[in-house]
Amino acid sequence: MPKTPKFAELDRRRFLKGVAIGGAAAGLVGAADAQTPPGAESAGSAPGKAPAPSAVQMAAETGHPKEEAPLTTAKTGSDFMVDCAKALGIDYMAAVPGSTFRALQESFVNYGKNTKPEWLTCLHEEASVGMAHGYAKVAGKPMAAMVHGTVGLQHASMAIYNAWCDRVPIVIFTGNAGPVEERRPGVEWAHTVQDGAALVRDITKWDDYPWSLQGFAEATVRAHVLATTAPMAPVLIVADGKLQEEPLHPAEEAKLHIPKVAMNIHPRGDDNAVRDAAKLLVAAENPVIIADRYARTEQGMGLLVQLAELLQAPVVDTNSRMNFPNQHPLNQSPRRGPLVAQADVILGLELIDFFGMTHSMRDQLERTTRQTSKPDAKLIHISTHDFLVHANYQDFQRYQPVDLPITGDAEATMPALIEAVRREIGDGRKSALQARGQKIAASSKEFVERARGEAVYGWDANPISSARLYMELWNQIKNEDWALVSSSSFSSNWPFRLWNMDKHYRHIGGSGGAGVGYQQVAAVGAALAHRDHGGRLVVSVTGDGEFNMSPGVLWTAAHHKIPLLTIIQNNRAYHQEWMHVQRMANRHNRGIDRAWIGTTIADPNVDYAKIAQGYGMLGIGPVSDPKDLASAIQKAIQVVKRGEPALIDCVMQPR
Ligand SMILES: Cc1ncc(C[n+]2csc(CCOP(=O)(O)OP(=O)(O)O)c2C)c(N)n1
Ligand SMILES: [Mg+2]
Repeated sequence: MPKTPKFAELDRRRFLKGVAIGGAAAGLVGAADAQTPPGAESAGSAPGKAPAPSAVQMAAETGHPKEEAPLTTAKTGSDFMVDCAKALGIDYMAAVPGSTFRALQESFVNYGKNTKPEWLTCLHEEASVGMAHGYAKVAGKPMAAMVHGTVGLQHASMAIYNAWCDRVPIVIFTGNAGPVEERRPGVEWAHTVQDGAALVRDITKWDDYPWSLQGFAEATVRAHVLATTAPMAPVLIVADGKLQEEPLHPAEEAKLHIPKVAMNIHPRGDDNAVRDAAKLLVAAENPVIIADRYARTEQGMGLLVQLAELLQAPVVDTNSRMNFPNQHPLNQSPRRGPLVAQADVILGLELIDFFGMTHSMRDQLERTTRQTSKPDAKLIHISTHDFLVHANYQDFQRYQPVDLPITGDAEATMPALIEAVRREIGDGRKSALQARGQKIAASSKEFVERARGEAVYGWDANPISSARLYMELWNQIKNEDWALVSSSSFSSNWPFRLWNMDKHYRHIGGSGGAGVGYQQVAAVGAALAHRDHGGRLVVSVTGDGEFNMSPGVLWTAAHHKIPLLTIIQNNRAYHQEWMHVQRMANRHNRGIDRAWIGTTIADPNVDYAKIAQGYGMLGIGPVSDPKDLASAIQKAIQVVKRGEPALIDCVMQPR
């Protein structure tokens, strides 16, 4: 490629030298779509009124950067890369800036006009990727994250692991410096790698380091298609620094083309196997359906309702996704144990851990495993699980032989299974199925009653019980179009027991990899998708330990006006781990009174309301008297309805 710029017709990259800051500096951006940086408003809007800059300021403002052999061509490699990203139809790019992609960032905001994708400023790469994780589960399509070479990717890696385990698509870009003789001495070397993706290769579906712009175009489209084909997962593209920064000669550009994004149809289970499954299910006396990472869409949820109603079979929802309405009479999730124990046929839908569903383990000194299902129960599994098993990380769980393994996406296979079941059910079987359904429905009535009864315990306790929090919250959101985007109470499961979870978007499931630092960042990403889907009232209940991993995401929510009510479930502890240490102390017969050491987050207590205020949003609390909760929630909701985030620090009992 030509080194000397021959095509210097556009000077949008030229830095004016020697001009004063203030009004003139505000004009530096030059392009028609320029946005004034928020912090620079006063200088820009009131030229002449700003105090005169010091000599040091002048040097910093006018002497930097020192170069530059001005301009290149009308277009650069990074501009073409932006064209490639735009072809994916992605709405957002979340990033912490980093020089390994400095040209790309400049191209996105200037050449790409900061739309589709729009740049989201993040304060940690774990937040960039975690936001993309939560976003994809609501939007039903990926967003992109751009992470700095080496160190940014290291920061992002846990969030990538969560998304990998959760089978959620994210298109991740990272940068890398070019050949040795062109690397800037020092940091650029420290942030350069031979194989940029090696760090996360085991936890991404695909990666590429294209050597040409044509290669970049094809890699980007392929990455997007692979990421969004079930089983979905994150993908990574390394954007070479030299490719980004070099000029793109029009004659060379004419040879490039961006392939059409041809989306795959999700793999479906084999028809014969589906017919066999239908026979087993219709003939079964005590079938049970277990839905895990099953429903990708509202339609998926509706299809499962159809299947369950046809079979009049109980459904157990693990809540990894919103799979089945929680108050549907056939939702028997609280009875998972007895249902599995008596089942003659178990249909698993995208089970992460079939072995764990049919066995239990005692966490004692000697760990023992016991089969909880009948030895002759027939197991059917519709899943893409085996399409995506890598070697190192053990998230694939223990091997479970299955009688009828149907390899295919469960949601995509569901219409065929419904049809096959419909054909299989003769008139004679219908009444037996109806009778079974009535018995199941009768037992489901108890669930809500029992949950309400249990929620009353500790109702007036100070600090607040989790049941009280969830009931107070429910009272104020139940008449809205609401969504719960994270819930730290998975173990007590209150929202699924007390609320009416009737739509797919009501809940987004968990992190996948149980990497702490997911809840709040995924919540902000999910809230962004909800904002774009017509402004639902979005709520996140986040553990204090979870929150502290990435509190800066609050600033991103405030800056980008992402409405979200965050409630910190502040038990002033890594409580789950506290219980682990207690368990060990008991086992070692030493008493549990010192188990708080290293597991509590107190002395000093963290002031989460102040943190929220510091990040530029409403922060309320600490609230520890349950009588104060309703008014706090009401006040926060008013702010959220205005389109802003708000936070309540809710001091809670251990869950
Ligand atoms: C990155 C990471 N570090 C540590 C852990 C271990 N861990 C599991 S749960 C947990 C506590 C989380 O605290 P919090 O969000 O306050 O929830 P609580 O247990 O108090 O309800 C920790 C530290 C983890 N899963 N991931
Ligand atoms: Mg906690």
